[in-house]
Amino acid sequence: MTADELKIAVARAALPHVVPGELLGVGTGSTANHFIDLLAAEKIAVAGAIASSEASAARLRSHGIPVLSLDEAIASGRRIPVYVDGADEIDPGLNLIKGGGGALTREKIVAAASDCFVCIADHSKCVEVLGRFPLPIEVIPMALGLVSRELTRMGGIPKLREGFVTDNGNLILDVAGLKITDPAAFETELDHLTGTVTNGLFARRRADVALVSSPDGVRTLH
Ligand code: ABF
Repeated sequence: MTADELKIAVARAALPHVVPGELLGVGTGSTANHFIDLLAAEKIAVAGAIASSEASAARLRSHGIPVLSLDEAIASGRRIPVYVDGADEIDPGLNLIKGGGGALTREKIVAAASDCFVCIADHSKCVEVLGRFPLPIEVIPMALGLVSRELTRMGGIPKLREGFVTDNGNLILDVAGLKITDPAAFETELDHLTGTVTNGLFARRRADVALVSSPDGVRTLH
């Protein structure tokens, strides 16, 4: 199977998790894009989608799927029962590194607002210990030097993602050299770095379910 076929297989496996007639959180990235396309192709009618990026919102709208802002969703009083999104790394405890696509802040917000986070990925994303994939951190532009210095002191090797500005108007540092043995504690430590908006560790709000595709099929991890 090609990498793309593995992504399509896992995106398809997420469809039964969608609750028809309810709101749906929708993530970002190539796997999430396949999920959006399949959602439309299978004509699964949701009350509306809350997207984690402008790109996903545009893709949803192009299929005629209504997109709401998170504020509109919350004002409506409706729950968001499920959020479907990809990841860059998944550990056995379903802690994640996300943000390779640069949408980590909105992804973390939509995940926090949703009852169940269904993570979809192919088996190449599974690791024993997070940190092989450089950890993305969204930074306020003015604080770039300060945050880079602090991350270096913490043992990381931060690199500015050249030519990239987030949907929120900020910058991304991709931090290599980290071996993240206690993801929740490290997420909290990074949250305390002044000048950061969000780090790409999803541990305090990790995935509830991970669907992982391989040539042998799709496994469900809890
Ligand atoms: C989003 O898309 C991200 O958090 C993650 O960075 C990325 C995964 O992309 P892909 O599905 O293209 O591998 O979910």
